[in-house]
Amino acid sequence: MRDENPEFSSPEEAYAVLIPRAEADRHRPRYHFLPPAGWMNDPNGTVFHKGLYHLFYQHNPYSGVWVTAQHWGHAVSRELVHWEHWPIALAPTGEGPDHLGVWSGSVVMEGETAYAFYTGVRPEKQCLAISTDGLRTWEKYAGNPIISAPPEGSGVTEFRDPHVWRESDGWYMAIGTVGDVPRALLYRSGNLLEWEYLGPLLEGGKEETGQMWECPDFFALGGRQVLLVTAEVRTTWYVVGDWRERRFAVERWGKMDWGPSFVAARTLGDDRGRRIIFGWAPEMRPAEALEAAGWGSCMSLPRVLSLNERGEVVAEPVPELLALRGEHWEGAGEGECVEVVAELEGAGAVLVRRSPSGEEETAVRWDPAAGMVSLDLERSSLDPATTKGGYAAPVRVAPGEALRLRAFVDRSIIEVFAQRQVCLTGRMYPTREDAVGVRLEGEGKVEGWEMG
Ligand code: DQQ
Repeated sequence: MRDENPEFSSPEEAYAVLIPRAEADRHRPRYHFLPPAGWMNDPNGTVFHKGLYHLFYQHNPYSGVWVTAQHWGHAVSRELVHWEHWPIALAPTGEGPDHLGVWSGSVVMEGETAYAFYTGVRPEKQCLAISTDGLRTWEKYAGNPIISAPPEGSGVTEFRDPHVWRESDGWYMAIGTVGDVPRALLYRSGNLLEWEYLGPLLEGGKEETGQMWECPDFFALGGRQVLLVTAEVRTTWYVVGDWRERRFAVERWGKMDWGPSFVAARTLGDDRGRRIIFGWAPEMRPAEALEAAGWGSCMSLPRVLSLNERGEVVAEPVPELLALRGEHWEGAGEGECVEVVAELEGAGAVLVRRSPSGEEETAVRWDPAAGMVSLDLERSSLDPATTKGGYAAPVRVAPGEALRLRAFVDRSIIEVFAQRQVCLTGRMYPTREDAVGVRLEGEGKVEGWEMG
């Protein structure tokens, strides 16, 4: 039985009412991934299999807000740009360990069989579902939960979001926790069913990141190993290190994104050897607005990860997105769904979603003296109910060199990529129909494309 469920008896019934409402909402992005309607949050179970990118995600099909009773929505793509919705993969059911909610997790393939690991709530326990028909339909494992409680005496009070990967000597699982200090726990299995606790994969300090790490992901990149965790307040951190003999020796920490809207990120490895990351882009408008709109949140654009010469993790939009470029302009342009490329030769800004007299505008600013790029949402909307603020990231630019920016604007979301060093993702909700201008402030050049 679902614990919070308004007037609909099935997702189909809910979609029939919510889809027209969602599609009529002027803030709904057009080229970012979204469920048909309803709420979404974390990407789950991202996996590439037989030419298809699979994206599962936390989903409430019954309204535009988060509820405990999360489902796993599911979509597939051949090229990371156009997505096809598949049936909801997992829903809270019966009296089982996940009857109050199917929370975040991951998918691995063992031959043609897919294993989805997720957290059943509440209390939290780790569960498994299996698909033998190409990830289409899922059966929950009769032996659930596969891990029923956090290790005794470990200082952990909550544990969730299992991430599973394969190594030469078996399967490993990392689980996020809340406790006296934040941790990712490490488990091992020979058969994907029975799991042995090995100890913490990594422990943090509560002064640095708070007491909670959610949504771990763990993968090899450029000869190093990377751990991702999402900590308070809504920050996805990367940790680069050396992974040997079940020990993770940390070399460097950094932020995957410096804006307020790139959370619970999860990756996949594809057939071209790329490591691709997706993040949840939370909303910055109140629950009532989401209920009325019939949808809430979207996914970031897929980004390719690499390590730069300093050992930092760098994310860039996947090149497949170039296929969305339509009409091109230079100098100044307009549109609510645009890609903008700019070079700033000194202090200045790229202004987007700007009304002709600047009553509303979203600014990407460059302050060379401080060496900071910032996403300024303070004037992004005249609606006092939306959350705004400014978010800054450090960027290195050699003396005399211009700052290079690339920004993707899609109605209420902006994703900024600066100097192939940092990303800033945010949300904005201009109220004025004419808040569509794009222009440069200061010295430099700007061009853009309407996005199809
Ligand atoms: N969201 C999920 C949890 C996860 C959190 C629930 C992170 O599994 O820890 O919707 O955004």
